[in-house]
Amino acid sequence: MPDDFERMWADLAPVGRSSASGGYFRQPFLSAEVELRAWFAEQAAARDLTLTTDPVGNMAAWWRPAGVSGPGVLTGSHLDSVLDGGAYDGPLGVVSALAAVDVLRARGFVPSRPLGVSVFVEEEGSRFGLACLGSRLASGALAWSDALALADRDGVSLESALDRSGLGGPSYEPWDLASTISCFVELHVEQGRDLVDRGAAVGVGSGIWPHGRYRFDFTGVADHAGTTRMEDRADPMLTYAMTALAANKQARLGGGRATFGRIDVAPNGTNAIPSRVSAWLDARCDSEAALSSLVEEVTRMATERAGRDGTALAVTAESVSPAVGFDPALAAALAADHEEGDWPVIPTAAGHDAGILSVAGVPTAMLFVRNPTGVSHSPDEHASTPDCLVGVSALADVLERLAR
Ligand code: HGY
Ligand code: MN
Ligand code: MN
Ligand code: MN
Repeated sequence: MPDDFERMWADLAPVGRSSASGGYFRQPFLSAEVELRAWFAEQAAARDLTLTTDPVGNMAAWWRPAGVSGPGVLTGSHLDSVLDGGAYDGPLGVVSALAAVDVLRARGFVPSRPLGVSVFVEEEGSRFGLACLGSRLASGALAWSDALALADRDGVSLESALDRSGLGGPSYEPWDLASTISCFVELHVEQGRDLVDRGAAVGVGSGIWPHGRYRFDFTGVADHAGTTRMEDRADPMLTYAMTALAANKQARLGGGRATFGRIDVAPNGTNAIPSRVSAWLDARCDSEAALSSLVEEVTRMATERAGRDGTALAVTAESVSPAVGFDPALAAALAADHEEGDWPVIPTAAGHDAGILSVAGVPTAMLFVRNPTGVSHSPDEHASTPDCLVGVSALADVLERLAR
């Protein structure tokens, strides 16, 4: 199996390129990610898994032995990436799920309920701005018309991007979760250092921190960068900069996490005071109360600063995800599932499709594989092959129990 996993990892060529070259290679959804989707379809066919693809491109490859039907055990992750992201966030969960099917078959295991491998699309929201777009649609949390209206930074709508990829359609039926999925398990590279600090190759997810994406629009007065006296300016870049400092300080004070990961400046010229600065805040806290008070405090400070700068501020909560607690029985079963004592049970502040399915009522669990540096959303993201193989074996064990 090790060579299977390593061969598959190498086969996922674009992914391998990123971990070797350290450069950006994986595009967001419906662009170069398309080659990874073709790879997944080949892997499913090579295992006689029945592949289904829904109108937005979510895929599920099912192992249904003769006479086996009804809701099944689904495991998988995503193949899209953040811009200049790493090789493991997403693909590790998909490759490990395929490898776990291989392990179960090598053991002579035959599931008595269907066993599926899934790929949900646009999990990072890197192209159309909404994280977990695919699983939100599949779970019915997002209306098709709202999704189709989303557009990327070039103004290309999801509707036309899907059309160009031979996907899409006039309507979208959410998955019938109750009759399709009995439970969902997502294996994921850890995005942090808990497992390194605890000396464990694998950990079990307890839940996902509440988190959100908030658009801050700072409006000022466009003017000449050189001729306008400092006291005569209404510079939105200044209000934005002070707000970024405030977000960092408030997050540190409250034990939360916050950054402005994206900024658009108009007109974006060196010698002009911008008329507008749009910036997107990513904020995450270990409780919903802490998250709302962090965002409220940053908004209050930004509004006060705008008053001093003569600029205006508008804040829009673009997407807010509630706290997610994974299925405790499933987590306990996962944690206790090996000889060297229990796997650590750890929270994550990263959003996942598992969180969306959990909110939709699907019993859900997550397995994390140690990441030596904890770095993620960067080409430096990494997991060692021995740790990945421990992850595959842990995943195979729990799938065997759940699909028995
Ligand atoms: O951004 C996140 O929380 C996750 O990595 N998609
Ligand atoms: Mn990610
Ligand atoms: Mn991910
Ligand atoms: Mn995910």
